[in-house]
Amino acid sequence: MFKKETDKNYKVDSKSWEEIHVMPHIDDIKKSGVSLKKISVSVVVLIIVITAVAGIFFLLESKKFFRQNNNSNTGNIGLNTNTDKNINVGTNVNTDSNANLNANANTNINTNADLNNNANSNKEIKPPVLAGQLPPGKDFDNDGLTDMEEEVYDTSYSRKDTDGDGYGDKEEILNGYSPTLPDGTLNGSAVVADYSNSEFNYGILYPAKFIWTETSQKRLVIFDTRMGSSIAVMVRNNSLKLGPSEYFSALFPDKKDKFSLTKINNFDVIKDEDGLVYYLFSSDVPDSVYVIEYRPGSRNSLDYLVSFELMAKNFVLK
Ligand SMILES: [Ca+2]
Ligand SMILES: [Ca+2]
Repeated sequence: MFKKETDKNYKVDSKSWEEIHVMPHIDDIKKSGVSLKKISVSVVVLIIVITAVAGIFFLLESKKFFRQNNNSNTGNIGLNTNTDKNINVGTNVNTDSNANLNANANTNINTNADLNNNANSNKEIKPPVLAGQLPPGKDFDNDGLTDMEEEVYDTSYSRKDTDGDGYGDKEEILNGYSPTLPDGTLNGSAVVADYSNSEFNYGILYPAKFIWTETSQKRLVIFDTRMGSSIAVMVRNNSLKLGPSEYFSALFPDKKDKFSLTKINNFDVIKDEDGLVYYLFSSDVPDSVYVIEYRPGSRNSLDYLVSFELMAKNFVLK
């Protein structure tokens, strides 16, 4: 019994002993190690989290810092923009230089205008050259026909007697003979033509190379040499039927002594001072005066005096 009890006790005791003196089992030890590991990992994780949070905080703070820096840089950029405005001010300075250039240009223009005025004033001071004071045109062979008139009559500019008949070119033309055909007449040649005025009943011989134009109801006819000069034929009224001298003096009171009286065919003729205008009077038509005028035009020389005389000598009433 006792043993049993002892056994019981023993058992009881052994249990108690086991409970009291129980030694940690290897699994428990392992379990304890795992717990330590868990704690260590937790601590590490915590540290990492804290570090991460601190890092994020630091980054956020840093961003704030950088943002603040950016803002301040933006402000600086704004200030740089103001610097650009200063550059614009520099542009205004360039505008000032342009204004100076314009001022110079205006000065040059004014200088040119002054030069023009001087040229004009010189022209005004210099007396105008009268048509009759112009020199005769160039006459290479010195036969009285200028080189330009030699072209009109198809004659030689280097031979006085183109057709070799013993008569000079000018002499033949003014006497009605052909200067290029020994036995020909001027009227029969192609170098002259007849103009007839049906309104005022006259006719005139003229160089065929001239071109005529009628104006003022045929009262004025211009024979253009096509070389800058012309010969005009006009009919003037003489309702008072004045004689040549009276008419001319009445028309030009300041020239009443500056003309010559001559005769061409059946006409009484007044030749004016410079010899470039003929006034033809006919007793058959006493109320009209026929005026033949040589106009040098743009030429600075008298190149068609023989043609002018030819036409005056071959003016006829019809
Ligand atoms: Ca000549
Ligand atoms: Ca001849």
